[in-house]
Amino acid sequence: MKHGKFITLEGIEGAGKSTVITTLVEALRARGIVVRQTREPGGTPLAERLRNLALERGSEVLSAEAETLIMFAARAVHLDNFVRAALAQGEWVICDRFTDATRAYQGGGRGVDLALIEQLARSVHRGLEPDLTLLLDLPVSVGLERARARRQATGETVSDRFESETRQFFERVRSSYLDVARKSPDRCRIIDASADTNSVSKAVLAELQDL
Ligand code: Z5A
Repeated sequence: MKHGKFITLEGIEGAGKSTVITTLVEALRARGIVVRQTREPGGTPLAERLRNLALERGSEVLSAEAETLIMFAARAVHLDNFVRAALAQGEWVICDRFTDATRAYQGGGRGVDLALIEQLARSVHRGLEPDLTLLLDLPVSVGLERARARRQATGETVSDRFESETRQFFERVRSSYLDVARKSPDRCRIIDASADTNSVSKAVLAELQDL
């Protein structure tokens, strides 16, 4: 059924996903490929509403399991109402985060049962897996500093439920991401995201050659 390619970008906060996605999209369009850029949680109006529920810091407690279910509800909507149709038309989909983020943030970061995450992934993906996942890896201190500097530059004062997490939380997330990538070497490529923007872009474009 699937004809286009499905590429996902992963990494801790401040890894540089947004920056890399711009490079990727430009390079693919220059080759005449129709590219759709999207993100998770989100990517459709309904999934963006679910994103707000997952990210906003409300007064009511949101358990790690409830957070996981919201991520997969948003993913189901996104796949059903956007991603599958685009791929079926031969378009390439570049997605900022996908299920590896649930494995890393909810599984590694929050301690949610990995078996539950894999069971939900099977139901929601229905056989669809990324053709390529680029994990932008860098030390947590570097990522958090970049994110802090960006917030300062844009005057952003309110942090979401993830931005306010501890450094230890992001260390667990990073190490889970690396575990996932090492267990799926055919799908995942680890990119050194601590390098300068040009070097990261070059490394990312080199990984595209195989596709
Ligand atoms: N989440 C989850 O828990 N479970 C799930 O299943 C899913 C998501 C799907 C929202 O994600 C949150 O949802 C996320 C995990 C959770 N929270 N966290 N953390 P998001 O992707 O929307 O938010 P984000 O990860 O916080 O995005 P970000 O901080 O914008 O990261 P980024 O896109 O990777 O970074 P960037 O904007 O490209 O770069 C950050 C800054 O660094 C910026 O000023 C750049 O100019 C600079 N930069 C970028 N590259 C470089 C290099 N190479 N050198 C120097 N400076 C650089």
